[in-house]
Amino acid sequence: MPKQEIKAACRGCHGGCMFILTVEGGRVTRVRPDPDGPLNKGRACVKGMTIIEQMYHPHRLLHPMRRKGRRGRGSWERISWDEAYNIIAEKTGYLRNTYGPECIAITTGTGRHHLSQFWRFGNVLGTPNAMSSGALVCLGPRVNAGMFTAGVFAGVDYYGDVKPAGILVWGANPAISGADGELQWFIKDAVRKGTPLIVVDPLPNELTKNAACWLRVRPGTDGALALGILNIIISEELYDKDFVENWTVGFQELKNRVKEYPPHRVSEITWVPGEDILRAARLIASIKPLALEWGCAIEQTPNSFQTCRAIYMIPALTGNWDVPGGFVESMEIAPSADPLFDRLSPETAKKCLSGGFPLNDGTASPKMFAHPHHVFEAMKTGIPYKIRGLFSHANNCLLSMPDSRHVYESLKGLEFFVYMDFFMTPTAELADIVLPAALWPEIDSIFCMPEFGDYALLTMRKAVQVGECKSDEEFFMKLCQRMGLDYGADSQEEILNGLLEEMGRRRPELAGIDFEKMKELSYIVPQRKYYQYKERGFKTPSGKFELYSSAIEQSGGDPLPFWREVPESPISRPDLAEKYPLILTTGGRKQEYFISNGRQIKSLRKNAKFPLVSIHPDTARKNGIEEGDWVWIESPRGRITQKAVFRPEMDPRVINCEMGWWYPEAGPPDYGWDESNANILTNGGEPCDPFIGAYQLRALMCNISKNENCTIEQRYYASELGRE
Ligand SMILES: Nc1nc2c(c(=O)[nH]1)N[C@H]1C(S)=C(S)[C@@H](COP(=O)(O)OP(=O)(O)OC[C@H]3O[C@@H](n4cnc5c(=O)[nH]c(N)nc54)[C@H](O)[C@@H]3O)O[C@H]1N2
Ligand SMILES: Nc1nc2c(c(=O)[nH]1)N[C@H]1C(S)=C(S)[C@@H](COP(=O)(O)OP(=O)(O)OC[C@H]3O[C@@H](n4cnc5c(=O)[nH]c(N)nc54)[C@H](O)[C@@H]3O)O[C@H]1N2
Ligand code: SF4
Ligand SMILES: [Mo]
Repeated sequence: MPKQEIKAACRGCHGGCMFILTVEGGRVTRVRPDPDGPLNKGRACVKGMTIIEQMYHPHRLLHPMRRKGRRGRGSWERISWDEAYNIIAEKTGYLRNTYGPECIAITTGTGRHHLSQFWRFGNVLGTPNAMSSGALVCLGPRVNAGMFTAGVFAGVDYYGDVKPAGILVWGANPAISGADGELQWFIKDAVRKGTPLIVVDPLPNELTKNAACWLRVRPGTDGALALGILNIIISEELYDKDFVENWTVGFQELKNRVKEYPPHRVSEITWVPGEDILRAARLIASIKPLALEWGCAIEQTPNSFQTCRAIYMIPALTGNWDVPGGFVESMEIAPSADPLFDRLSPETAKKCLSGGFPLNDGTASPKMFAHPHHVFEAMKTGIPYKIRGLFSHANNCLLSMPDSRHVYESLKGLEFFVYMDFFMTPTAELADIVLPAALWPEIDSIFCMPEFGDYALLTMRKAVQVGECKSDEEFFMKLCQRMGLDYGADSQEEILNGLLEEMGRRRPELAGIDFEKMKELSYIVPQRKYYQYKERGFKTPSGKFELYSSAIEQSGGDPLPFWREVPESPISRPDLAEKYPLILTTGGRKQEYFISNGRQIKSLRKNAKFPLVSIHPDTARKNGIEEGDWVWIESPRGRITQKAVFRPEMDPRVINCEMGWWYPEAGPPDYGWDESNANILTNGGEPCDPFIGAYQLRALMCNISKNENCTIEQRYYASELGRE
């Protein structure tokens, strides 16, 4: 076969960078970023650049496997795909017919190519218990806040002739995370050009260094800060009067609500000095156009949904809504695959283990989401009924879901567990069948980015086949066919062509493009439209931007944004303050890793060897800890160990743990999953966000001490990956 060059979109994170892959003899031999890629313009991160090492890694899963011996003992045998389908179809059919389809849960991770078909799989299978490690704590709250408030999601307009004159960065570090296809390149360009940033973050990072204003907020108090900023903008009449008068409902009600958040009170709650809050609010109101970059940090506490709503209002009220260079409406270029919600009978839908939150139980939206804590509870206790089967696609849930010990105990009780991934993981070790998943250069697909903000449509290309790896989509389709369930399409290409047809109906200038054509084009960037709301109004019940949302009210929620003290803090739980005097937050992304993956890739690991806990030096020394020491971090749920890094710029009362850490080099079946895993410390149970059920991954209480005898460095890293 001659040498070929193929353009393909990377999905090593949520995705969006275009690459040129060189294919020789059925293998990818070289990758380079595409200089014309609309979202990367010739740039790429280490995760994308090391894709060859990932594809041909000696530990990559290359064929299906069946468990031998007791669950979780680490013993496996190779089987064929045909055998795998037979076993899965038979066992799933048995559980479905004997106990009802709701006894089978399905779970997935964040922002993958297969998401919409994952929901379709659940609905065709007939289970209402589909869950995700992200839906309730990542983007779901922001997107839904956007839909209820404006009928549409919005993002930063980095792409037109007019660039943002300032960016409000809230609970996000896009210079690393480049989340949701916004990618890290354009914010870096903006910083380089000296664009002023207003950053709300408890920790210092690449962006706070250059910020015009850094609000060092107490974790979990973002809602109060947002309401405080709105209060200043409204009381000082810094808002866009024309927009408020003609395009909003509920301004007076909001004005009354935010009066409860004067600067001195907000300062007391958030630990941000009152004068900084005033300065930030005035800066936000004076820069035009201003855009908002917001992240998952604001979503991962029980204040999630209404905090998102309050923050979403800031760029709108200050005159930046859908203006060039501002906070612009999604282009809604192409739809996602129809999840076929109508396949779920109303009786089964009612059985969804949603936890009764209006956004997930069918009250406020047709989309049903099972709540991870309730599913794991039902798996363990059989209350209200037993979850017996689980399909897991792109979800190493022992690492990414809250209260990992609870998750572990629950998974151990399953009757049948199917797990699909690129590598063995601690979660995979608890499965019955493990399936090999295709990496991005091995899949045909299309997707719009930024996620829900739609600036470009990009093509993923199957450049090569590696082992017997398959895309999750192909697995869903083939399994349904084997089980005699109508998946609604016979091939991936049929689904993609259906989506492109719909794109042509939405955008007549793009009519007639099918997947064959997309392979040629690689990407499409349609003409952007601004001020879309002026033509067709907002897609809300009132046709306006709903500061006061009657739809939320009708679903049992508060029609106005509010904030309340997080459930675990020195203020709400003074009884715990002596034992757990510090505030813990988790997350903060690493360039090298995407959530829990990548730890076995040498070129990635060599620059990020161990999990780091960020501590103020005074706090560390008070606890006998020096920089580089291994530290015990303990919360009411358990304790883990990470290595200390000193951050003198942070508040001495706060610490931050990295998430997603396990040690592939430690070997099966445990891979050291419970040694440094931040989710041993977190809480998935009540109280959750009252509207969307978001749980407590951040803003928790903890203590720290020196881990005198930690042998992780000797036991693990040194043993297999070797010292570089
Ligand atoms: N390289 C890489 N990229 C990624 C990922 C990855 O794992 N690796 N993960 C992807 C995913 S799933 C997501 S959701 C995004 C996440 O990316 P972001 O949304 O940017 O989230 P994080 O980087 O986890 O955290 C952002 C910031 O929140 C701060 N923070 C912590 N607690 C609080 C708080 O209570 N309030 C405020 N205001 N800030 C707080 C942290 O200090 C951190 O700087 O990134 C995506 N991109
Ligand atoms: N404490 C704490 N917990 C958190 C967060 C936090 O900040 N702090 N962040 C939360 C957020 S924002 C999110 S979105 C979730 C993310 O959580 P998840 O997305 O569930 O992340 P992982 O658990 O790492 O699972 C991803 C697994 O899927 C595999 N994988 C990747 N792509 C594919 C694919 O296409 N197919 C298949 N079959 N497998 C694939 C990877 O190799 C990896 O093993 O974690 C959440 N958990
Ligand atoms: S930023 Fe994301 S899309 Fe771009 S190269 Fe890295 S992993 Fe791939
Ligand atoms: Mo996420």
